[in-house]
Amino acid sequence: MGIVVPTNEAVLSLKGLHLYHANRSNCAARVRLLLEEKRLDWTSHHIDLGKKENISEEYFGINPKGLVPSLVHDGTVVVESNDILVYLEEAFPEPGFRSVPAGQQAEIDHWLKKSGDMHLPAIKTFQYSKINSRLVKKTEDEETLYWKLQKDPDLLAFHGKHRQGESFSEADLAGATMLLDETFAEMNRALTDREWLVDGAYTLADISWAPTITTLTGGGYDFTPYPAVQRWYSVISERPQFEKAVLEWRRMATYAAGVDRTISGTASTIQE
Ligand SMILES: N[C@@H](CCC(=O)N[C@@H](CS)C(=O)NCC(=O)O)C(=O)O
Repeated sequence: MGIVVPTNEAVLSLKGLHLYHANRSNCAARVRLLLEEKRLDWTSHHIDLGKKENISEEYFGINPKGLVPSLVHDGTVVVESNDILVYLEEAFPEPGFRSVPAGQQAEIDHWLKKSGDMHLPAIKTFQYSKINSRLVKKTEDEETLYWKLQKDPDLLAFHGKHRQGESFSEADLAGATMLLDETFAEMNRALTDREWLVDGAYTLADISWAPTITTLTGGGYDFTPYPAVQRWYSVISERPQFEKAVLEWRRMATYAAGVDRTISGTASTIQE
């Protein structure tokens, strides 16, 4: 989607970088990670997905699908997390995270596309099957407002599956797990004899995918069959930028103050 024209005109006058994001959203975390890697100053607009703060006319006027993250840069609105990464890379080229030879640029694009394509059918379906659908039951008023505001057929179908506290089926979970298994098998092969997803440099590909490993681990996805992915992730998760952009936000006080309950050893706050 990239740049969109907001119907919420209040954001047109915002100066600098403003990020609408959620602390445990992997899509938001990849954008925070790039902002941190580029040492950019930004203003936080935290959207609590557990409280359905994204379901409002005001927020749908910024992001037409009511999703986080959304970036506003001097009044320009950019949505879709991987498009935001590319936008930031072009707007603030130094330090650069596409620093590979021309022939390898397509590999970065491959991993960014895969990250976008996998989100709804694999990552989000896995997380909702395992954790989220239990936690995000909408009230009747929230349901009514959501079905009024949301126009995207895929999201209507997705959120229709956990209406009234219902959950995803075993077949949904199996399908999502199969897609994840295929993806991480490919990623494990790519990382077996090299440090980064695209040979020679830490790029947008790594920045896009690493926070997703954190999220899926929280949902109970088993990474033990993918040792090269585990090794790569442990290197990235040691970066101070990752600590600040991903892990610190996941430990936010609102959750630490009692909401971060544990079900079978798994954090039970909403995690996408
Ligand atoms: N393709 C979108 C996906 C964004 C997305 O699904 N965000 C989740 C959090 S990771 C969200 O806003 N969920 C709330 C909802 O589905 O209503 C992107 O990459 O920005």
